[in-house]
Amino acid sequence: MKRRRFISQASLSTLALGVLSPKLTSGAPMVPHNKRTRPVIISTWKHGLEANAEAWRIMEEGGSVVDMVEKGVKVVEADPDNLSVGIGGLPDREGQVTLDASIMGPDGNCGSVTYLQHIKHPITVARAVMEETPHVMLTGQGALEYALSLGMEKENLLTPKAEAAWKEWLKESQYKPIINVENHDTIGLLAMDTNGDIAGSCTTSGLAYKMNGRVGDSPIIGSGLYVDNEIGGAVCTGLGEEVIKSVGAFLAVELMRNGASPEDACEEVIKRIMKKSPHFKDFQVGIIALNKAGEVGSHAIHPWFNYALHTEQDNVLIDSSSTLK
Ligand code: SD4
Repeated sequence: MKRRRFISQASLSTLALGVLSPKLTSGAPMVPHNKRTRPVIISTWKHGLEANAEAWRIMEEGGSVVDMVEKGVKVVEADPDNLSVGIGGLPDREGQVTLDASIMGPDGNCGSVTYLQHIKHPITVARAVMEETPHVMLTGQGALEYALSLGMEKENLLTPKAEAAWKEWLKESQYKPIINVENHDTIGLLAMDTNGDIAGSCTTSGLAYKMNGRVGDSPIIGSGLYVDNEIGGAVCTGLGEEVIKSVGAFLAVELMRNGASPEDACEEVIKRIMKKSPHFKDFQVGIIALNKAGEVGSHAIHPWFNYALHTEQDNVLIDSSSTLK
């Protein structure tokens, strides 16, 4: 009951956004979505600005498009103040930080890790799964052991800030499954290099205070992330359970294959998700997409979703369109 009260007392906007603190919005002018541009990098939320800047730098240094998408999001994974990705991510209800990540390259190869503990850079492990193993997904202890075998350091990912937030949550929480609406701020990034090749990455600590063992959409190829180098790519953020039910990222790419613009594809994915879930007012899903022509688009259920767009011109934060206003 207490927990329910906590949720109902929160403002709708906070629930819709899925965060504890208010989001900054850019106020930046809308960039025409149909502007064709190459190279181009697009990524979710405000932290996408830093990720884009790093990915661009990697490109200028001669890195591949897979280097761009891996190294870009690593900046966010390494930020201890970011409560939803990598070190500093909010834990599950047992107080354990468990990370999910995925990566997909222009050759159609992909890799992911789920329920990875103690490793700050799950995206690098996902990339190694893609490039160095015969598999696509590694999970839990096996993923951790693989990361250690790569020479990665075992760290305590629960920062004092995240631990304090978790302890605060424990005071009001009930230990039972309930839709978590607190903190959704996955970083998903899509890049197209000067050759027109596309790759994507996605990394998250998942929903704050999730049940132990819960895995979201972000490491599931086709749900949180999908890239088809002939068509484009898409990345989702928000309530992963709902994204998985509609296989969001793959659906967006298939809609683009059938002629939809990235913006229209994203809008259709959101509409499908809303149709399947009558309680769509209580959760947020946002999606970004990029097509082979270098056009980008996005859509969300609720307002306040934003994404960072880096072109030759600039690196700007853009407010997404949304179905609910
Ligand atoms: C998840 N989709 O684990 C992720 C959370 C998220 O922005 O996107 N947060 O469900």
